[in-house]
Amino acid sequence: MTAIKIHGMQPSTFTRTVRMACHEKGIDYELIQTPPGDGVRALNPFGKIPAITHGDFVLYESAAILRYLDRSFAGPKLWPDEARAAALVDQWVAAISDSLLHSAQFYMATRFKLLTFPPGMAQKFFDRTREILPAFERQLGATRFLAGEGVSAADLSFAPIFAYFPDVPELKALADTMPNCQRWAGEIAQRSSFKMTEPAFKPQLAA
Ligand SMILES: N[C@@H](CCC(=O)N[C@@H](CS)C(=O)NCC(=O)O)C(=O)O
Repeated sequence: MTAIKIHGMQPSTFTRTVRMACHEKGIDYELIQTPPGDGVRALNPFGKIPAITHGDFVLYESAAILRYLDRSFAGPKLWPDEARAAALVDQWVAAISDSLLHSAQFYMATRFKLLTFPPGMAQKFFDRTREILPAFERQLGATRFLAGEGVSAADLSFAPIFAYFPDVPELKALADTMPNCQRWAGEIAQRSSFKMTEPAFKPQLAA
């Protein structure tokens, strides 16, 4: 019997993060194709994907889901036990869902016409991406993975977002100036969790 049901969409970065976590930990799951909005609101009052069900337990917010999976299932740890090492994973997960969301992800969303913002905001999101990406580049110059020498929830949060950079020419040009991010992305791309969750369909650039 499938242990976990993930309600989300293949192209959704947050959905992919949760799917990657299941693959990394060897957790059997079923992806129930569910778009954001009213169709998921019974599971997540905020109407966002992903949400998971595990028996009668319902959970949303990707970081909370990863924590739950890590505590509930055997397999490689997505958070180390040691307090400071675990805190660094939390720090990067939070930075991704705050700083990267409010820059690169919103920029992509405007380029893919998934979200609309007031005029001028797209440029602000791009400028902000240019400001914050060097922090990722510096970190990945210092450590093999984002929060240390082992793959963690931080990498699983960043990878699906960075994977869209090549699809947007100006983000690709920016990413191409970041050799440490490229080295890391190349390494993540070899993992079966990444290969097995490659979206079968993706949003297309707006004309
Ligand atoms: N903080 C949430 C973010 C989830 C999220 O924003 N998902 C997107 C799809 S990738 C979504 O549902 N967007 C619809 C909306 O913002 O209303 C998480 O980490 O799960």
